[in-house]
Amino acid sequence: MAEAQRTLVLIKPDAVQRELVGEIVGRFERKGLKTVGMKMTNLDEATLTEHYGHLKDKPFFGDLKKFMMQTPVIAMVLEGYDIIEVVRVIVGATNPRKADAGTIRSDLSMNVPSNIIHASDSLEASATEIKRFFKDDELFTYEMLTDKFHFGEGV
Ligand code: IDP
Ligand code: MG
Repeated sequence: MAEAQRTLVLIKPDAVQRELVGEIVGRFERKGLKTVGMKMTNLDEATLTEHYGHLKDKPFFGDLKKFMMQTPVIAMVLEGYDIIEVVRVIVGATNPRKADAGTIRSDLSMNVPSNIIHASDSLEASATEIKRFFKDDELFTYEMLTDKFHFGEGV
């Protein structure tokens, strides 16, 4: 059986302001992804400078960090097979106006930086990002009755 993997999701301040947290969490739950960590947290500038380091030379870097500090965010760690790809497919392209219909960004947003959600783009990044936002004792390993559907060999 394949190994389940983990990814880091941030539900951004625009989604918190627009009361879309339940809608987004519900989409991941209905898909069959297991929530193994979840909390509300304020992001600070140092954390964001690190998290968005690949964008530090972009003209919008300062505004992006300000945007991400407007309200607390919801940080989640999700577990499942092919988790990076599965979550990025559900999230959709960075520009919500170009994202595929049915994705979170396409269905719920119109602009950057306010595109609702962050998701790790590789397993390497997810390992770093999970450590950035969660302590070991904030992550959980547990059985669910539905595991047989999502992880089993068939029922
Ligand atoms: P991703 O979130 O799809 O992985 P990245 O290129 O890593 O996309 O960019 C991180 C975040 O920076 C985006 O989700 C978006 O919020 C913001 N962003 C990206 N490009 C722009 C831009 O051209 N203007 C303003 N914000 C942007
Ligand atoms: Mg990215």
